[in-house]
Amino acid sequence: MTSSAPALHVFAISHYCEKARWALDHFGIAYRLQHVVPGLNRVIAKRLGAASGSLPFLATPAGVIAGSGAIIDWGEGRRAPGRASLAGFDPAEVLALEGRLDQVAGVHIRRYYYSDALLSDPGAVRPIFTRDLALLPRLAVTFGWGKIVPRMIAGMDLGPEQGAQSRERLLGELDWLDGLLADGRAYLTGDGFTRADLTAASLLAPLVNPPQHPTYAGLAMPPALQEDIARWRTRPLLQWVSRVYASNR
Ligand SMILES: N[C@@H](CCC(=O)N[C@@H](CS)C(=O)NCC(=O)O)C(=O)O
Repeated sequence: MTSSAPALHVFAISHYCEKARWALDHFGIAYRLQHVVPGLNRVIAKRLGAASGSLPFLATPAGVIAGSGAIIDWGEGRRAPGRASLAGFDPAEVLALEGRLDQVAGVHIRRYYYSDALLSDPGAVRPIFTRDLALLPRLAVTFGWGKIVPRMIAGMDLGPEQGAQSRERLLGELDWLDGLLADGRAYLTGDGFTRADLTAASLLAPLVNPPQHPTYAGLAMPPALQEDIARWRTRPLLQWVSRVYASNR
């Protein structure tokens, strides 16, 4: 990695950031990781001229690439020699799957998790937001956590009812994905590993916590979610997520 390598701005907890990071690793593209203080992502994005303030975004010498899907598009054309494409045999089908995963499973797994974690025990969420920061930003997040949490609650529309709704939406998507895998295919669209598989595995990784995941070691799950996860562990989909991490991450 060189100092001119693009900087991937992330939250360690973010499954969309893991998606972008995994794609860059898969493509063999060097990058620097830049962990961001929650809230400052929007300030940095504006300063860099990013199209969106949400993480991840990738600051390159030629401009900012915002969003996990755009980062995959960017990386696809810059693959290191010998690194496989993630486009798949039917790119339109793959992109449609990725879009649904981003918009439904990704959003609702996050609201399901935070609706419990940030309301019942917000202090347990803080370490994953602070541990990769330099001293001053770490202190700022530690002492500002009481102000950050209500903003996250409002920004993601969290609450007990919202958490229950998101759990139902998530279960519907788990059923749908279990159905796709029911014929024994290796990946969601057939034999080849695509960006849809990488998206499904990274966005559902909080339910599996695979050992290959770069940031989830020690991630604390609230007790009710631990019970759900124990109940869902035998689902073909979640076993597939474990296998995909073991073989592709
Ligand atoms: N569809 C976007 C979703 C990005 C997203 O929702 N990022 C969240 C972290 S999981 C975020 O940065 N939230 C804080 C904010 O938007 O200010 C992507 O795939 O990149």
